[in-house]
Amino acid sequence: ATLIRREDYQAPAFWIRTVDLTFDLDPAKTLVTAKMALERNSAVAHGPLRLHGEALNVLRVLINGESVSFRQDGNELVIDNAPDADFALELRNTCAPDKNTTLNGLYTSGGSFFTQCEAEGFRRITYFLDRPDVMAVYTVLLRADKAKYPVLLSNGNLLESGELPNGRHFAKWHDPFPKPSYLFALVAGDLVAREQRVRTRAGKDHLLQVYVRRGDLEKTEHAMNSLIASIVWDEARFNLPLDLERFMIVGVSDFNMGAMENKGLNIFNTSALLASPATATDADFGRIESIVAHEYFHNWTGNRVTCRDWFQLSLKEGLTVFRDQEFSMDMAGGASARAVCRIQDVRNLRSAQFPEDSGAMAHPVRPDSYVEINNFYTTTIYEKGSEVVRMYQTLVGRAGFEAGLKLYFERHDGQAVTCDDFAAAIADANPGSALTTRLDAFKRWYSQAGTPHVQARGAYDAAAQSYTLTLSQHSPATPGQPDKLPQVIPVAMGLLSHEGQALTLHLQGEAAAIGAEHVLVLEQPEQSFVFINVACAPVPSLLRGFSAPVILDDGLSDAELLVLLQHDSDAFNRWEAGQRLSLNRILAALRSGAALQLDDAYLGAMRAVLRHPQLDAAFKELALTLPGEGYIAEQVEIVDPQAIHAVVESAQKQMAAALREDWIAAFEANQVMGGYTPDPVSSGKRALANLALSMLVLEAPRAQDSVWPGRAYQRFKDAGNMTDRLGALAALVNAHAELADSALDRFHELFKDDPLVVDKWFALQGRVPEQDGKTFARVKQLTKHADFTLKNPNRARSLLFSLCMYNPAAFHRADAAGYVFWAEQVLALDAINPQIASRLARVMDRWTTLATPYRSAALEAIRRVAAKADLSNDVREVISRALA
Ligand code: B3K
Ligand code: ZN
Repeated sequence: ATLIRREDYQAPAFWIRTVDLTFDLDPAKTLVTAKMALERNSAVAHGPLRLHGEALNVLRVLINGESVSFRQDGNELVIDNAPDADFALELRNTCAPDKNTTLNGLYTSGGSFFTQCEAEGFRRITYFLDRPDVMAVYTVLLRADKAKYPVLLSNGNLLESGELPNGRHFAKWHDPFPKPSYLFALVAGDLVAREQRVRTRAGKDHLLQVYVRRGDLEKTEHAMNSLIASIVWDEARFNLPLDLERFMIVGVSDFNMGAMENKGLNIFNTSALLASPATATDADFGRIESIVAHEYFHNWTGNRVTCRDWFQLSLKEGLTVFRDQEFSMDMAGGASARAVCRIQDVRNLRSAQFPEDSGAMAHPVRPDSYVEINNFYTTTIYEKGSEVVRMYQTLVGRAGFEAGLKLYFERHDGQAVTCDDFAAAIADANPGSALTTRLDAFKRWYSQAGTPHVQARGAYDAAAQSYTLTLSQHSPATPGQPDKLPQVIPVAMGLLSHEGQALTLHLQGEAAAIGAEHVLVLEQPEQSFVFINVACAPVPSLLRGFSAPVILDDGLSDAELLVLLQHDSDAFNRWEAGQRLSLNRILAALRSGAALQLDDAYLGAMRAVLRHPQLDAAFKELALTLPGEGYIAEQVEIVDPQAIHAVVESAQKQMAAALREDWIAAFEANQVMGGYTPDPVSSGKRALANLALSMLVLEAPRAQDSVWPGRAYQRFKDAGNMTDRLGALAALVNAHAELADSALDRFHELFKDDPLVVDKWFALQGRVPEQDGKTFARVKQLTKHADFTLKNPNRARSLLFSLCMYNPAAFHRADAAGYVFWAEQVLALDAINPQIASRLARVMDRWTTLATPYRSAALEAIRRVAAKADLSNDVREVISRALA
């Protein structure tokens, strides 16, 4: 395994301008013929032609029609005497789709053919310069048995199709846009499509298609609607039109991630595509909308302008996540629904990216090195990358950001570029802006790993009527980066009176007041900002809307947090104040070791939120949900997962007991009548009703109540949609109610033929709060269930990731059995699918923070995996970093 370094980047020695591919598709042995037009890159000295190839059998290599001698060098095919003039290269090889369990390259799933080429899967199809800066125009001829594979798809436009002898048929596709090999795709199978024609603003007609297996067609309506909404939004917000006559989406059940943005032929995990009210939850509907949008938006940010090398991955991923987050907010509607989106995104960032940024795999948004690029499709590249793009927008304003993006496309359409090119375009379009004047320092967001800590302290001078806010920052050391420079941190803020009134801001030295909200830019290790004409001691509301991905210590008292919770005009900070009130109590209990006793002030504040006549149900649900156990673990030096779990469970029980009447009222008040729609208002109500129900079932034993468990069971049976049904089932199962097992059996019986719902059934059981080791025992048992398999990533994730990633108290056991189980599953998965194995391996990223006895037991399990001789590069890299 070699370490690839960013600083070693070299332009390719050859360009490939056109590719003609012919596929004779056969599951056991597919024949691939590739005819390519090559030319030497005049900027690079003479040398051999080296093509990437993996798990291929080469049959023929011709240059300008003549056989040419070649050799194999590891995974490269080398032609030592390639011509200096432009030449035609013809290759023939075979590959074995049926045997390809990695789901990378060409593989079969459910009897159909699919491809996944990002990042380096194309080299498992044919020999190629499989790197994103080599962009070619593709023509693809597919030949296959017509009865088994009636649908033959590839990128671009269909040129012709027809019959062949022996029951075979063909289809020829042409994609006019030059593209890197990672955007190539083909699909062949027995599929059906939902179709819709649309006309874009330019007056062009386009055909939209969503292909799925027979029987799934009625579950594609939401995806199609999401696609149409995405097309409309990208034209309206960024002036970016659909550029192909045909845009296709295809669903597949065996897939390593959510979806893939292949040019004009997006391939989707069915879990990110199929939805019906009976089988998908509100969260599923939301996820599908955002993934359909994300892949569609890649057509400009990723495909039209792509990455020069994989170190620039966040150039397309961070930007495209930012775009899909903006889209989801715009789709949600009003200010409150937008804030709910933002809260969910931030909660996700903090629970997944913050731990990554302080663990063994911490890496900058633009990494400096990797062994296996597939290990770097991380939440840092995606979600932190998106926060970095958001900070550009915060610093130059919305219009300035749109102008910057316009310049980016004017300069770079059709090119493979770097994060520096993106930064330059946004800055150049906004001369004199808060970004442009400090661009070099801002770009440290790309080079420095780790989450910066910001401390804020305010001092009010009553005599001078001034308020001095002192902000300081420091970024912790991360692997390979002991010392950090200060970051450019936009701090959106406002000041409130203790009565909750927004105060007008007037910075010392400025001629006039600047309204009630302002973005301070922290760029020094420490800076003070003086506000004048401040009539009373203010409560600062800082980092509004989470204006930078940092950990903020604002030192606010409970009383001040309560003011923000009740009155802040920024809904994000209202939520944040509530979370801080909860976190402070949980952390105090953990530090003292004393039992948690929730006080009346806290419970009263939570009750007030729950009863609030104006607040949306969705917001209430978020505000009343306690911080997750993983997020809490990030706040303490030494992590005892059992202690954290005990405190959270106790807090939940106290909230369930103290607010029982309010939960009943909330449940009754948030019933959604009429047909199901996944809109923000109804889904917010369902979320709050489900939380209330779970609290009522949890409280039932203590209250000697049999009514609510019974009602939950009844609701589970009668539910008109999956959100209500799964919510009721979860309430019973998570509270260990007597009716839980019979409800679980019934659920399986009802949905045993729908794999995506069976995934939910496994996932729910993997996440049951641990009680006397029963959850762990159940998970082990479920690995032997007839429906369980490691071969399908969704199924493996549903059970194993639920336990190992999302159920710390069941996983981290004093007897180390959880770690032994983890090691076994990582090794078993690695033999089938290294990408999924490596993701599971990463649950040990933070093992060094664990308390005794977990720490030493975890180390032993990691060493057991490391001792395996033939680990994949994927798992080897993760494990080596954990041990470094
Ligand atoms: N670009 C793909 C992810 C590819 C992952 C390769 N291991 C999906 C996306 O981000 O849209
Ligand atoms: Zn993406």
